[in-house]
Amino acid sequence: MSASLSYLERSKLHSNPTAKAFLELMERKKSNLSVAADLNKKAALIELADKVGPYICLLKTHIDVVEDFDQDLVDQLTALAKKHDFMIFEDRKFADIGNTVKLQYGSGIYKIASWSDITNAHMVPGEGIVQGLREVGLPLNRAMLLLAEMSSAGTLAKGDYTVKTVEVARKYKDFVVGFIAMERYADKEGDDFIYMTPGVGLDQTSDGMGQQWKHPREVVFDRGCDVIIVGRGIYGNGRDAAKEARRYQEAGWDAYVERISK
Ligand code: 5BU
Repeated sequence: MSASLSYLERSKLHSNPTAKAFLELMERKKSNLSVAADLNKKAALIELADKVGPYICLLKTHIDVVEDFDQDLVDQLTALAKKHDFMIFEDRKFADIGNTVKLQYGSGIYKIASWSDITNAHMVPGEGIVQGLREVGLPLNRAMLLLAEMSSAGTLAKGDYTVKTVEVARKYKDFVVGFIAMERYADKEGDDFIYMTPGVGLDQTSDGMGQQWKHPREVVFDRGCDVIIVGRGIYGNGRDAAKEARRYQEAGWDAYVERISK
């Protein structure tokens, strides 16, 4: 079902404003590429975001690795998001009880809810985590992904855990708009989840620390996922980030076009 529809058609199926706008953006920009900007200096992160900006639909951050983090970094990233037409996803992987994640999401140094369009959470604590994040995020029109699976070798997020995660997502569809997942699950009547997949690389298959990289076509065409998340494949080993981003954008988009045309 959903896997054969265009991103634009699917945007109409969402009530969450961020999910709607994100799917429209992907279609408008012809990009299903998210860059994982895992850099620990503010200037380097801003430079990378500006370079890859034209090719991406989503900038994925780990804001807590930035040594010289300040509010100006957030201001600059949100300005770049406007300039290049992308959204921001703080890959925070919340994993605590509802009351604690509310504080972690809305306050502290990072105030993630104030600037990150999308964030994510583990289901380990049970559905209270979604209730807590939703209380903060929904009034700000934010959206969330649940970690249904992970890309790393030996992950415990599988089987029944994944099935239960999908059930919780269905219950809170106004806020949980998709998953971090390695494949698309069976769509039920009324489902339209956005599947985002890390562990994507064109040139290498492993980093020797558990990460497993798959080809964009395998992720988008064979496995039916929607967004490819690429980090070191784009900026690692002194690579020309803009050139690589364009290459991944093309590979991801071609696989999507092939999927919806079949
Ligand atoms: P890489 O350099 O392309 O391997 O970066 C992958 C990014 O995706 C990195 O920021 C991870 O924290 C993130 N990630 C992942 O690799 N695997 C997962 O299952 C999840 C996130 Br969830």
